[in-house]
Amino acid sequence: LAACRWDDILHLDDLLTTEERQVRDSAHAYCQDKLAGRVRSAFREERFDREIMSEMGALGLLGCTIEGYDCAGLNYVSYGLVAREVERVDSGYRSAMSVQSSLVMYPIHAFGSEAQREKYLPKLASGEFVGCFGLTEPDHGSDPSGMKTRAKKVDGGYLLNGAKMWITNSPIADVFVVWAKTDEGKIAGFVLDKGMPGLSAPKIEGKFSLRASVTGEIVMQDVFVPEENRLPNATSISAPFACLNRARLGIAWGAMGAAEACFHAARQYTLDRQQFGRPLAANQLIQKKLADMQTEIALGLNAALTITRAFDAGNASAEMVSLIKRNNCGKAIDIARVARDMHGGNGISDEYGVIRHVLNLEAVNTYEGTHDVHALILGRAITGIAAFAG
Ligand code: TGC
Ligand code: FAD
Repeated sequence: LAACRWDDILHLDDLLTTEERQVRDSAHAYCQDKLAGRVRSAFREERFDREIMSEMGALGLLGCTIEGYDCAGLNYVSYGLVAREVERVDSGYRSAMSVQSSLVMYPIHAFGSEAQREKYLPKLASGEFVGCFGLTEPDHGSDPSGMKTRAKKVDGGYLLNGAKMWITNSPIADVFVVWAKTDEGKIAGFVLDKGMPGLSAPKIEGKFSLRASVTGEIVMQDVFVPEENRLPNATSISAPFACLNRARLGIAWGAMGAAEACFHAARQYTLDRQQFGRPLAANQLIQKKLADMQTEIALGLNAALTITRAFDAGNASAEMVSLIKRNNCGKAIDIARVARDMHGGNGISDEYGVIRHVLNLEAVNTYEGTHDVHALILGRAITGIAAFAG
């Protein structure tokens, strides 16, 4: 029999290729050397350090699944492994990476013209440009199909009017991928550039989650967008949903990274801390909690790998992605809360990081489709009945 690896009990490592392990290891080294030391003050001060995008760009972490245009051309398993390493440090940093890669670069690559690809992708890949993705509106979150933002056809382009809410990176964005309804009532995608008259992106203050990530609105008042900035191949709501599938996969891996950080912290803390004359880890209740964490993380990561391998092979359904996004976010927040409790009073101090993961995972469990919306997507597949609306 093989020896037990407590931190990789199902030997996920053995299921990865040499290249995937190298990507994982270089992302791990960057995240631990360059991100881990910054996150406490960034979270306290509600600050996103802009240079992180350039650092990630230099390492090839942005848009890493795209072939060409100065991108790394990796598979989605590698993308997931990177997300796991980044989110092991902080979900906010993974958000910045996910949005740039899956929600800005992917749609420009998949639905854009050759000229749009050449104009935007290399600068987004290097981190010279920061991008954001505007789908959610103040009155339309889980039901983006009801969006109010309009793109009215005018001579040479479109006039965009509307507001987007809860948009990661918008206050610092150079490039805005925005979804709007055309005169025909179809959903279309547009690439807006910072500085276009009528476009603004005010910051949302006072978040208690993802404080190391900047979030804002996108306000559009008669913004003229030339025809060449419309994504020519995005012709319905399925285009933004295709972006979400990719981001959701990354989140499923990333949430497990945050869960692993909490599990490892709880293990070390309970080994080190003595109460009643022995380590906390010597108690059966503590060991059961650690065993539950280990089990859910191992199952979550292995299922993420199975689904992402199917995705890379072109065999994954959107429901598979919903299942793993929902499961891994829900399990990660449960693990983070238990790990917080196991740290006792110290668990609420940012010195230990666990409370920061708890707070972050509240948003991660909500964005990209809430836990319950993904249950309804699965429920529709199981029963054939869509329960979203009456
Ligand atoms: P529905 O009738 O289900 O479908 C309409 C059309 O879209 C197609 N479709 C998909 N295509 C690809 N992938 C998917 N996952 C798809 N889901 C649906 C579908 O086949 C159909 O195509 P066609 O050709 O037949 O017309 O659409 P619906 O409007 O009833 O949608 C229902 C629901 C709940 C599934 C959907 O609206 C939904 O997923 N809601 C959740 C919204 C959401 O996830 N928003 C995310 C915003 S971005 C974000 O949160 C970024 S956070 C990033 C970070 O910081 O990390
Ligand atoms: P609502 O849709 O109002 O949902 C509220 C509650 O009702 C939830 O519990 C939900 O599960 C439940 N609910 C909704 N419909 C049903 C139903 N039919 N049946 C039963 N229960 C239901 N969006 C972007 O476009 N781009 C971004 O970059 C982005 N970044 C984000 C960053 C952060 C920090 C946050 C918090 C959000 C971000 N979002 C972004 C928005 C995110 O996708 C939405 O918040 C999410 O989709 C939920 O929408 P909502 O907030 O409007 O909640």
